[in-house]
Order: sequence, then C-alpha cells, then structure tokens
Amino acid sequence: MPTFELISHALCPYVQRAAIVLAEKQVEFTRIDIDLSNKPDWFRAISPLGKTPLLRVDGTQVIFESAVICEYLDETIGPRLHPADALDRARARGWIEMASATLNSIGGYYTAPDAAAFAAKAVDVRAKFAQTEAALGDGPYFAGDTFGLVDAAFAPVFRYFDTLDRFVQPSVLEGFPKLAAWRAALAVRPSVQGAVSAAYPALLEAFFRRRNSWLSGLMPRAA
Ligand SMILES: N[C@@H](CCC(=O)N[C@@H](CS)C(=O)NCC(=O)O)C(=O)O
Repeated sequence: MPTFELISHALCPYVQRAAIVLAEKQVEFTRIDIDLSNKPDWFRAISPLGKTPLLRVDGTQVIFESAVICEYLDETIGPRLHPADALDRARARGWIEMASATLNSIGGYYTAPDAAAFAAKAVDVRAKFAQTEAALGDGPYFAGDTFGLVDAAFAPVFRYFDTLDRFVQPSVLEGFPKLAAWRAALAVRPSVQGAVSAAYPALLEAFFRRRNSWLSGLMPRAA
C-alpha cells in the first residue's frame, strides 16, 4: 500500500470527499491543513490550480482535483464505491458534478451582500436541491443500499446546513423529504463524521461571520 498525504484546508468540502473515500477504504493517511489565504510556497509549487485537495502518493506523486483523487483511490483500493455498470458510473459522475454546482450556489448564498441577493441565491440552491430530490430513489444512499462516490460528494454539501440551519429558518432544505432522509443517513456514517475536525463547526461559523455578508448580519453576536 502506498503512503498517502492529503493536502487540505480545514473547511474545504472537496477535501472532505477525499477524506471520506480514504476512510471508507480504511486507508491510513496524513492530513496536512494549509492556510488558503496565505498559500505556502511548497503548496504553490506542487498544486497546478492552487487548490485543495491534493493527494501526495509515496511522498512524490501529486494528484489534484477531488474527482480525480476519488476515482484513483476507487480504482486501486477496495471496496469499489463507483457502480460496476458504465452507464450507472456515468450517471454517478454527473451527480458528483451536481454536488459541485450546488457547492458553488451555496458559496453564492453565504457571500450574498444584501437581502435580495441572499433570497435569489436561496432560490438557486433550492433549484439544485429540487433536481437532486427528483433523482433520488428509496435510499438510504444515492444508489440504494450501497454507499458510493455520489454520497461522498453530497455529504459535505449537507454539512453546511448543520451550521446554516442554526441561523436561517426555514432551512433552504425545507420541503425535500428524500434529501432529509439522505442527509440523516450520511450524517451518521463514521467516514463522514471523521472527514472534519471537532473544531469544524466553530471554524465554519467564524468563517461565515467574517464574510460581512447578509448571512453574517443574521448571526447574532455571541454574548
Ligand atoms: N474542482 C476542485 C475544486 C477545489 C476547490 O475549489 N478548492 C478550494 C477550497 S474548498 C480552493 O482550494 N480554493 C483556493 C483558490 O481557489 O485559490 C476539486 O474538485 O478539487
């Protein structure tokens, strides 16, 4: 088994995908968190896009892009998390892209500068959730009984709402019963729970406050 280092950021949802996949495969790895607002020179030197996650294999080979990292791990270490059938696999890749698009919409939501933009971004996020809700079957996971790469991609999406729902009600996720059941199934999965540190909720809350966005203004100051 090669050695694995996951070059990470404490809040990055794309890093979480790789961490979840590594945990599902019970692979030991070293996580190295960096400050993306002050990227170290060594990171710039090995990251072609300047983004986390990177997976460094055996101390030398560096893979970038979360989807590529997850597929590499899936092709080389069992159990398989992608479906065996090519058409099912293609469909799964499409929904992983939907998870990325949803993350972009969520980014627009928590940075929206005013009430109108905030409301418009909520509509944008909900439109993506409506599409995803319509694609879900009986669960508990995206493809049914088996946890897969689509689940690893959506778990970090839902994790945002563990914090957002404390400050904004009704939740942007309100009215999507299949998504609610999926979110709950993912939240209790040990690989999902272990993909962030214990400090994550406080760090995410502080990150939202620092945006000086409409959302920041909805977050009461701690007494
Ligand atoms: N498509 C990339 C997205 C990764 C990404 O956007 N990472 C963010 C942090 S969550 C990042 O490194 N941003 C720093 C930057 O863009 O300068 C992937 O799937 O790995």
